[in-house]
Amino acid sequence: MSRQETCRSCGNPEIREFLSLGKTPLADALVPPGTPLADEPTYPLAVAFCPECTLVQVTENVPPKVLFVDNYLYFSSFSPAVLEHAQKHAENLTSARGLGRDSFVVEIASNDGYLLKNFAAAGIPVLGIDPAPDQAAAAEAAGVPTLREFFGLELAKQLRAEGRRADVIIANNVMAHVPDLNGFVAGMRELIADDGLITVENPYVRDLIEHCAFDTIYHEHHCYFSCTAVDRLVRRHGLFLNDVEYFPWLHGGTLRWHIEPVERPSARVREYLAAEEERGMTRFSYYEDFGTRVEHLRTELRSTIESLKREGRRIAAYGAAAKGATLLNYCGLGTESIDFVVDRNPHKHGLLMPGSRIPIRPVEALLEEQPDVVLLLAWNFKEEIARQQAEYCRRGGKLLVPVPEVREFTPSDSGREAVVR
Ligand code: DWN
Repeated sequence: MSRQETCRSCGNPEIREFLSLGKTPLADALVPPGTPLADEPTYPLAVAFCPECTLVQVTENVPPKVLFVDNYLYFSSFSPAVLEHAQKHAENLTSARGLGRDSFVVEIASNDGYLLKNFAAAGIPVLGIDPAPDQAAAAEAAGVPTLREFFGLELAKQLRAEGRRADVIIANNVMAHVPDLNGFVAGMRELIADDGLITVENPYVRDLIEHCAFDTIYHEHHCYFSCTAVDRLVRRHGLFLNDVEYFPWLHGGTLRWHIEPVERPSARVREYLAAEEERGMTRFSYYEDFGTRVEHLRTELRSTIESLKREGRRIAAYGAAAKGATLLNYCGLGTESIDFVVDRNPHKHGLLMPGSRIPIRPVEALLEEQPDVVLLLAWNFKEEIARQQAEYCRRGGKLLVPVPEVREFTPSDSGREAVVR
């Protein structure tokens, strides 16, 4: 573990911290029962802004092997919404770029094959790259050949030496996760064909700040991107940000950046870059009051939970999510208030949430126990979860979302279409 003193993108030695969440355990490191507290390491969790290239980033480095090999239980396929999103992207890329048997599609952080399986099913050659052993095994079982390695410039050079240049590289929820950001981007430049396309998806830092989604800050998320930060990062490596799509419903607000070895920016990406300048996202002042707003949200959530407990209410939570670990630990919520957390991922059942030590159970526990209130730790999937838990709600159960404000959530049918603007 080491402190990050300089900007991960441009090397500026004067990055400015604007929020500290204290020392916290690793958000995805779920805990076997009986593990002594002393065996659960904690690390400082804080974020800083770089005035030079505008990148928002955490100020500590935890070894990737610790984050993504020893402790990693996240499987993308447990979210129907993510599966649908991936399938649409694969279909759109296949038709837009005329992909076929002579093409080559690479996904970095391919997880359990949730996305590449769509290309493989169409007979398009694919390669997954993911160091997490269980996820890679699941991908191969789904017909997706997978390299169990971390991606970087060295691996890209090795693949290129083997004559393997990618027509498409997909990197969803990974560019924010790598400690060597420049090596990662240089690797994508090395591997992509000269007429190829790279699509990178990550949550949008604008929504993190403006929706107070502080819980999406954890050690595996090294960076929090704006279009401006991505544009300045990729240019350094002979790549260009040429387009952007926005998915407000995905992970609290996700952007998909279209990056190519040739410069041809769309009107849309130029609009995003201009809007970020206008909103002040390129200046420290945009971020400096975030800490105060986060403290207010913590106070609001704690008082809501405390008053429910005073009324004798039983409270459970939904989603053994990494963001849930940050939320529970920063807000000081544990087994004194929350009886259990439910999750659809069986790999998480029987384990405890990091730090708070709240037990994780199958989703069926909600109907078995019928708690009065369920706190949606995976609030980013609130519509999907509400549809699933219609019976729990019909029986009088209440859903509580904590972000962007603490409020009861009633099911709606708000769409999930990509809002392109
Ligand atoms: O970057 C990352 C984001 C994209 O996903 C990863 N580093 C880790 C992960 O973060 P997270 O754990 O906060 O993500 P989720 O996808 O919000 O976690 C949702 C949790 O809820 C998962 O454990 C799966 C579970 N779930 C469920 O039980 N029922 C999810 C859905 C949609 C459901 O219907």
